[in-house]
Amino acid sequence: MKPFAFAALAATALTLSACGDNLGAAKPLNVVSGHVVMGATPDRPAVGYFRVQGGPQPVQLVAVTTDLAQRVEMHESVRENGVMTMKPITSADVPAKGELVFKQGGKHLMIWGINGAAVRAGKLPMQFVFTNNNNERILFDLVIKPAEGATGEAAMDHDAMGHGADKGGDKAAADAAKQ
Ligand SMILES: [Cu+2]
Repeated sequence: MKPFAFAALAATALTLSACGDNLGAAKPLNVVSGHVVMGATPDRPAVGYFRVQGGPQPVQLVAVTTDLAQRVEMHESVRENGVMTMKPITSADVPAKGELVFKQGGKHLMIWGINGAAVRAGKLPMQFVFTNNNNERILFDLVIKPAEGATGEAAMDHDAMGHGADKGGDKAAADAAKQ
C-alpha cells in the first residue's frame, strides 16, 4: 500500500468520527467478497469475480491490479446477434449505497500468468482502484479456486475474441448456456 492511501484512510476516519450521528448508518466503500477461477490449462487466463459495496458517494472502479500476475483486464460479456462476446472495459460504476458485482456472464476480470506461489497459497492479493479520494486503493485477497471445466468466460478463447472460436469454445459456451 502506498503512503498516501494511509493518509486517505486516516482522513476518512476523522471525517466519519466528526459526524457521529451517521456513523452507524453509512457503510463505507469496500470490497466484500471475491474469488478467482483458474484457467483449464496454464496458458489460458483465469477469471475473477467479486462484489463491491458502495459507500455514501457514487464512484467508479477504474483498475484492478496485482503484483502477482502478468496482466489483469476488466471485461464485460455482451450478447451481440445472439452470440456471447467479451469487451475490455476501463471503468465500472459503483452506485452510492448500492453494489457493483463482477459475476459469471457479466463483468469479470481476466487474469494472465498468476504467480505459482500465489496459486499454491490459494489467494491472490489485489488492489482495487477507485475514483474517490485521489484514487483510493482497497486491498483484498481473492481466493483462488481450481478450474471448473470449460464454462462461462473460461471457455471463451480470448485470443480469438470476436473472431469465432476454433477449439470447440462456441459449443462449450452454448452447452453451458443450456444448463
Ligand atoms: Cu473476458
